[in-house]
Amino acid sequence: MSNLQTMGQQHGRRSWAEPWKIKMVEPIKMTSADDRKRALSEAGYNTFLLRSDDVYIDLLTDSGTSAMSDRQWAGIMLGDEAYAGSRNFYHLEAAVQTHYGYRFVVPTHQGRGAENLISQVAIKRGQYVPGNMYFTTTRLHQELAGGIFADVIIDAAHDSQDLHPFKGDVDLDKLRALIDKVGADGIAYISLAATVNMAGGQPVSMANARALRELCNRHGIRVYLDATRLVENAYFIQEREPGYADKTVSEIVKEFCGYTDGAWMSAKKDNLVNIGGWLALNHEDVFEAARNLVVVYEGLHTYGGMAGRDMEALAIGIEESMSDDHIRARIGQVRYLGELLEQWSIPIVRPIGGHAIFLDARRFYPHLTQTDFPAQTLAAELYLDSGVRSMERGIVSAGRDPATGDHRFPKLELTRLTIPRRVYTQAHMDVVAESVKAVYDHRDSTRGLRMVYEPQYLRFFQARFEPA
Ligand code: PM9
Repeated sequence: MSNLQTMGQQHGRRSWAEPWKIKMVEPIKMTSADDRKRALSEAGYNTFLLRSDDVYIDLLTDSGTSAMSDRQWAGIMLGDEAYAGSRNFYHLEAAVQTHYGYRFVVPTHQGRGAENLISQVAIKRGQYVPGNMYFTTTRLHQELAGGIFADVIIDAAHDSQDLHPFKGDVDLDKLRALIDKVGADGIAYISLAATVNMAGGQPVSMANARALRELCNRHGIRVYLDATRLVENAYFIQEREPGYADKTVSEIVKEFCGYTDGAWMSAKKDNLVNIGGWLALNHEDVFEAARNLVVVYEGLHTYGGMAGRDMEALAIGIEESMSDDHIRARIGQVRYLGELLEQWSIPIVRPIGGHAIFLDARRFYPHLTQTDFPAQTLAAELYLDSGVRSMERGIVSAGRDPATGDHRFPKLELTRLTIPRRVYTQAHMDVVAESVKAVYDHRDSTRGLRMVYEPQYLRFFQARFEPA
């Protein structure tokens, strides 16, 4: 239950608070409207191109931006920087095995390093990779390895207002239809993400993961999991799915992974570190292939691009991330912000997801077409108003179809307010909400953007825009 709901109860106010206190602070800079106008223009109206010194509250991403604990910082001092066989690797390996349940672990510098390995090892050119909605880097690595991504998420996920409790679920009928069409051999593996970032941080139910496993077993198809925000997913299962209220988040994570053959991880999210990733596998042959390839792209198989100290902080972060109190407060803070916006009827993706509030830019700016880049525009307007940095998750992020070269036109045109873990306070959330409200209040006079520079890969990172 969120603080706002708690406050609304008749029998008195009983708020929750974060299960930590602040030991060290990092000053942030306040900027003037003129400063922001200049900075945004220099950044080509792309929030990725702003200097962080020009940002007041940074909700660009929850990736690598979380605050580490005193225990993690103490772990940094225990770094064993041996090139080979660092003891910190064995701590990391044990933490992944204990909490996620997989047999083999390959460390990587971050999530996309692991995505590259699994894509190269498990995809044959021309094979399909069905998944529950695309993610930018995931799909790109699948395509670079010769795969063809096929969206098999339930339709509700593409509707910002559908209140389905598990909008991340795989539509098994869509998947069966694809298997019938291309055969099991035509499918590399299922790319299952939990939660689903581009749908608004929406969870996958345990029932769906179990049913997916059964279907894939019948056809001999493997299931690989994007575990980047699985702990958040587990919290939603505990809260919403019958039979899970009395299980811990850690138990739920382990059961969920048990329905999959392996997972890749951007440890910069759930796992509470500023850098790091891993690939975990159950099949020895796949593991051996990935362990061999990691030395080509990342580093030796006992560091994979991370320093020993980073692996120690990660091993501790994995353990901390599984705490029920931690994850309840983390998702509670996201909800606090979302409920403030809902009170003012500001259009957001519902239900509120795990890591971010996603503003529905189509409904925010109904007078703009998708090629006016409404979500990019909204991110720019928010920055101009208050120095709050957000991220486009719409047509720019979707990129171009590699076969036709045309824009992809996703149904969801969203601006993401992403909350780093253990970083900002409730007062920061109030400031953010009030800024969104101010931008909403002058929405009718807002004009769109046009793209003036477009890089080949993952254009949202580096594209430049000008006011239309
Ligand atoms: N996600 C995010 O802000 C980082 C920048 S945008 C590409 O949401 C999932 C579900 C992610 C993710 C990164 C990655 C890649 C994989 N899966 O950024 O390479 O959300 O560690 O992970 C970002 P890395």
